[in-house]
Amino acid sequence: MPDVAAIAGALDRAVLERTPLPAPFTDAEPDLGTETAYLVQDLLVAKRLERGARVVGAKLGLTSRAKQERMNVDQPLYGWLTSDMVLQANEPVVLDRFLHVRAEPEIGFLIGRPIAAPATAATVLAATDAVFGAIELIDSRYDAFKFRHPDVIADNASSAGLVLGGVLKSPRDVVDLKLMGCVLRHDGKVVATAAGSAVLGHPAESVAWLVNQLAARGRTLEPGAIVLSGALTDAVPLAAGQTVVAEFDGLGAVEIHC
Ligand code: OOG
Ligand code: MG
Repeated sequence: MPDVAAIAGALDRAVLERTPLPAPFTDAEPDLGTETAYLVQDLLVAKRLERGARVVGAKLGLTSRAKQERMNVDQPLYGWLTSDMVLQANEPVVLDRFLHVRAEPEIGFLIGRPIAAPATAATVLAATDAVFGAIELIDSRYDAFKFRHPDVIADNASSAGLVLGGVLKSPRDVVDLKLMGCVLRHDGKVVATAAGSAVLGHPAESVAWLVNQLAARGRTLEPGAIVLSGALTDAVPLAAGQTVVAEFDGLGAVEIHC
């Protein structure tokens, strides 16, 4: 039987000491399953809350084929975003606060009203006050980002940071999100392009999946929550002096500097 508290403690220490764990837990604990992993995640997030952070929303992960293929995991997952992860626009990404941080472009949702389960893309859009472009910073607590699905759930879906774009628009005032274009530049060079449909066919579908997963565990999204719907492209590893810009159709550009 996996020791939920011990796993959460080891993941939290990896964050605080900026030292990756040498191996994923499933190497030694092949019976670490999805439900147990979400229990670990809850304990891990609770440690951030004990240190004064608050939950600002949730994120989806591994919702695009680009990400699933890269990470060798074939199912989505979710995690929680906390206030201590939010970077202000223009705030530099201080690399030694992280282990081996990567940046990825995402379409964000500002949830305005409760969403009942079973949710659909349509009910998500009806409850959404605004959408925005974002860059998520992911930082696996496992060496070389090597994990299986339960390990990365336990690690709060590699959550580490987020930069929110400054243009918020009602979903009615932007192009259909499945067609929303995104261009990712790394030091000025285009490294990936994608449309919103890269994320489970439609980014709102991804948020609906989250709502339904949460409902199965007796949880909900609070009005005011932000949701990152999952990376549209593969993530970019960051090094000192580098810049990443994610540009979205109608939602402007989000930029980070290291
Ligand atoms: C897991 C987190 C994936 C996304 O948007 O797909 C994620 C990882 O790649 O380490 O945040
Ligand atoms: Mg992500």
